[in-house]
Amino acid sequence: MSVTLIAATWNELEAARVVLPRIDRKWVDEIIVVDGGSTDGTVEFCQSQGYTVFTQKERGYGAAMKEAGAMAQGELVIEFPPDGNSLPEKVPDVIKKLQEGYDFVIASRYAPGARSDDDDFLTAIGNWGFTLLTNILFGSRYTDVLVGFRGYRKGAYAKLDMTATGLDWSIQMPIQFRKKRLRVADIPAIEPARIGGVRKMRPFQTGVRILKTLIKERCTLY
Ligand SMILES: Nc1nc2c(ncn2[C@@H]2O[C@H](COP(=O)(O)OP(=O)(O)OP(=O)(O)O)[C@@H](O)[C@H]2O)c(=O)[nH]1
Ligand SMILES: [Mg+2]
Repeated sequence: MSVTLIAATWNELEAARVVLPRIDRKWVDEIIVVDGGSTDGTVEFCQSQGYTVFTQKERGYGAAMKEAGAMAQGELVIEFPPDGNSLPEKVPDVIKKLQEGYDFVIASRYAPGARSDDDDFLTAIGNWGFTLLTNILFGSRYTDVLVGFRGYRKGAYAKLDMTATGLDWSIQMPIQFRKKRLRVADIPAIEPARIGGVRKMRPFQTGVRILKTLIKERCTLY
């Protein structure tokens, strides 16, 4: 099956230089970099590597993913944050799991055998709490609903109602896959510490936004 990898960047030069060249071009058919307005040379670097690079039209992480997803040619799409928090070497494992027949595969930081070297107290509690809340409210069995590294079948994705434009994209997707009763799985994937740059996620604002999306999803019918 053909594979598109989407990497969202916003001033991630230091990490992108280390991480993106480790994605073997034999694993994927297409690499799309969707940029949020970098001023540090990220775009120029990615262009020099031969990736398809474009600047998103609307603001926000979810908007970036939606715009890039619409361009993707692959039957399988991998969302891969190139900020150092995801191991490129795990990309083939996500692809393999999708090829087994799953519609949605999460590279989980909290599945048995994995861990996060990036979490602080607040993010650890937030990731755990939102995952638990999702499982209670939607009857799912996820181990990590917020990690950015995941993959899906494009045909299954077309059935979802994805409306989130910010980092709440991350939680809306597993909820939507569950609501549509599609086949989901996770694989363990260690999260290394971020490489350089600045974290875009702001725990309070992002947390409130995620909570609103969670409530909205619970209040709307299946
Ligand atoms: N194009 C684009 N990329 C974004 C946007 N917001 C974040 N990113 C990228 O998405 C990736 C993940 O962002 P982070 O700020 O590390 O957020 P996170 O990984 O959810 O948070 P941590 O768990 O703290 O690492 C990084 O590569 C960012 O550069 C955005 O609005 N547009
Ligand atoms: Mg990150």
